[in-house]
Amino acid sequence: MQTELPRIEACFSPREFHLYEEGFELIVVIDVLRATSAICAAIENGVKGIIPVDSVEEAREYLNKGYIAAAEREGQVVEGFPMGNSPISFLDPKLKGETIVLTTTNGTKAIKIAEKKETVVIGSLNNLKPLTDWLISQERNILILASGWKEKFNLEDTICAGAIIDGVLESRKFASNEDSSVAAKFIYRSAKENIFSYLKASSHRRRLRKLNLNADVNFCLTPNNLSAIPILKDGILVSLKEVEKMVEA
Ligand code: 3SL
Repeated sequence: MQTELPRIEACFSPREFHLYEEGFELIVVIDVLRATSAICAAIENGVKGIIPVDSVEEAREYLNKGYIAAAEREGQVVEGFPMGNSPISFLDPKLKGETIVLTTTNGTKAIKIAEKKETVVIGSLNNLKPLTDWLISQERNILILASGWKEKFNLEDTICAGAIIDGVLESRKFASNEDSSVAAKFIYRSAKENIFSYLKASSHRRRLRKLNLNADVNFCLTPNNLSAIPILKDGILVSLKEVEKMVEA
């Protein structure tokens, strides 16, 4: 008798999450430009935790209570906040051991939507290989939730979703049924030799170029320059490695 393989699927927008979520308790949230790349950079840097919040108002309340709070809207640092969404700014050694509150246009919203699920991890091109390896070891249904841009499809998250799916399917321990997953895989395959130039015409890349954020874009589009896998625990994104160490102890 043939046993059914666990599935890995892609959902292109938080707006469509309700159409895909049934049967999936492991969610990978991605927002390549730039929220989830920034979160991976922060955790790699030794930031203790990131508290994702939906609104600027909520982030400001934390800021007023003395927390370090980061806020981005329309690609820019929100006035009154010490930082926004730049992954490079999250690599500052001064942030080691700190807990940071974060709100962004799309990425933190997607995380909050996924929050009700058993396991939520954060993906980016930066942690592609370690994340893919970890997902293969999980042997359960996986849904990749792309943050998109204001609920619309975007190319960079689709490429990243396709890269994860391609790697996980290679193990032959998973299957994909949805057309979204097949599309993501083929888009990734046509982009993978030069993701940077493939995305030249993408809307978000153009948006960030206008804001002079090319260094951030270079960072976000570099696969496998980080090894951290952030995981949501009691509403805070922390290092999966640290959580596993605590479980083992
Ligand atoms: O939407 C988000 O969460 C941000 O990553 C968008 S931006 O890259 O800061 O423009």
